[in-house]
Amino acid sequence: MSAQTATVFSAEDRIAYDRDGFLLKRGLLPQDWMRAIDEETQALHEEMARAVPEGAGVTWDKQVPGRPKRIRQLMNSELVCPTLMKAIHSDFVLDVIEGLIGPDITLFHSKLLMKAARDGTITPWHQDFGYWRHGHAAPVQVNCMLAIDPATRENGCIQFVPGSQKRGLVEHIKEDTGYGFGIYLPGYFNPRNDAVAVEMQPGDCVFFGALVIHGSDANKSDRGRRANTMAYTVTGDEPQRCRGVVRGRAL
Ligand SMILES: O=C(O)CCC(=O)C(=O)O
Repeated sequence: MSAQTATVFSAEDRIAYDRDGFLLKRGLLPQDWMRAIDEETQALHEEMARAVPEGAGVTWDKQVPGRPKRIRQLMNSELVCPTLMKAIHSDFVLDVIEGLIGPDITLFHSKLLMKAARDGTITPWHQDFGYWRHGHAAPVQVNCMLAIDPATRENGCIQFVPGSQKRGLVEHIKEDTGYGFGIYLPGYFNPRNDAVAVEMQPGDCVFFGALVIHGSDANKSDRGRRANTMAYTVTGDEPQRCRGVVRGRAL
């Protein structure tokens, strides 16, 4: 582990992650990077409506009559946003990932998650391994959500059920919702009093494991909520579905 890893990722961080299944690191990315990401993702709804670049994939949100078409998920977002590409490969993020899964790290995917003001939809309760278990032998992956806009309860910040990862994989329902997120827990997004909302500022990152139960509410505010998830795994875990080694040994 590098000296920088020791300062960014502490023994207390490890304890918190193992206890809760997630770890919030505030102000992890520099503000000038966040301004660049903000600019590079401002016009994506309109740009993607014209043409989606090769290699990227867009899932549109449920369209509200009379309102513009809005992106809900943009897969392989590093292809449309150079500063996200820089963030994915940065020591800021990778030093924490190394602390969590070790030195040999592969990018599984990077996904932009938009929740348009007033119209952005719910992410039902799920465990990421509910999606990823096909093809991945073990739930070793770690997801990192980077806040691009301030994320609050009102605009649909992420929520976690702390400690739920310890109960293992739960049976998921598979159903087409029309906007992605078609694998979820029974009850969809029923209120849970064991969940905690993680409000975030631009540049904050929350790291979470593949088994922790999470979801997020609809955007009921007049402010959009953009976030990006960068999911990493241990090199050698299902290489054909991954997007390249980002640290450590080559395949
Ligand atoms: O957009 C959100 O708030 C949640 C995203 C999420 O749960 C996921 O990508 O696994």
